[in-house]
Amino acid sequence: MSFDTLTDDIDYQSLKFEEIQRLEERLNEYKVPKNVAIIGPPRVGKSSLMNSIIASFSSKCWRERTREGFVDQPGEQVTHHLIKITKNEYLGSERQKSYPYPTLIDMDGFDDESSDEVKEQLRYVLFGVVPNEENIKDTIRVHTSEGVRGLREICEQEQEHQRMDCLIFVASSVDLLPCNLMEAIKQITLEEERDVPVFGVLTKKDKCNPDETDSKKKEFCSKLGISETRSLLCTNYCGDYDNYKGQSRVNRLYPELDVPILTFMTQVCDPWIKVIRDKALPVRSKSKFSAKTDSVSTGSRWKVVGCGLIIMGVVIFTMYKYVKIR
Ligand SMILES: Nc1nc2c(ncn2[C@@H]2O[C@H](COP(=O)(O)OP(=O)(O)OP(=O)(O)O)[C@@H](O)[C@H]2O)c(=O)[nH]1
Ligand SMILES: [Mg+2]
Repeated sequence: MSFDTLTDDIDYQSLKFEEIQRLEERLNEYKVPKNVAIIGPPRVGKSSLMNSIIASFSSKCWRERTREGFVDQPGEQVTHHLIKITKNEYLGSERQKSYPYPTLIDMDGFDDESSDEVKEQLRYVLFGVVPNEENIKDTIRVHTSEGVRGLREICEQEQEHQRMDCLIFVASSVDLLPCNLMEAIKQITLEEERDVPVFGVLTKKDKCNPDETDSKKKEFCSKLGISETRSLLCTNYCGDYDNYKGQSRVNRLYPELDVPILTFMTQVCDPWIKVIRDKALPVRSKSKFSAKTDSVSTGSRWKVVGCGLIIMGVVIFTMYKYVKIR
């Protein structure tokens, strides 16, 4: 383990206080909280990052707001649903709640593919079509089989309020980079109608060889198509860090982990970094997504034509019978 960047001489508690002030100055520049999606492959530390971000905002203690953990079976994931947590749920103090702290959205991991299926799943997430506590693939299934109306039944909010304002892409600094998924992210966020800002986080810094951190970060940023100012290499609150400290993270904070996360979140919350073409509709000529929307409207059109023909048939039949009787 390498925790050599952390020294006891630095007063991280005061630094954390200054970083929170800087963050709140940024948040003061706008009113509506940003929707921040945390996206990445399975098991890289997405949920741990979300819990660490919330801990970094807190003056009390770390808490497990979204389930993180270890599953002993390959390919098995802990998070299976989209989990949306608003500032009113995770902030403790009324003073902090008066600022538009972001809404954080955790979800299941994406396969490392740049396939049409993965791109479709990303579109559903970014356009805010997946409702809170629903599974991405199940949402697509409902949309495919029951159309827009089926989706509305499981969506409790207007889609406009659920759209993602930015995306934090998470990968592990000790595993191979998920290059195919990163390519899909690049395509969906840059080449689609709605241009969503991307940030990148490499987790598990504690396990990464210190000689490789710079090159790893550079490679990560270039593959994701972002500048290094939009990236972070960090250690999350996790069991390994507890072991290093010889104590449990429950009921305490580690300001030395909070400070870099807060600096990064101040960048994420910059009002100048925003979606371009935000009003774009979730319609793509070649996607299944639009095909479903289209097929629903085409289906409705056929229903109207069918009803019209039946009514005409009934009228002609009645008139014919009436003429025959007379
Ligand atoms: N050493 C170390 N372990 C970490 C770090 N971040 C997460 N972990 C561990 O990695 C494992 C997976 O973390 P999760 O946060 O559940 O990962 P996830 O991406 O949400 O996983 P799924 O929801 O299953 O896709 C857990 O055992 C964490 O304790 C880190 O920065 N350092
Ligand atoms: Mg998870």
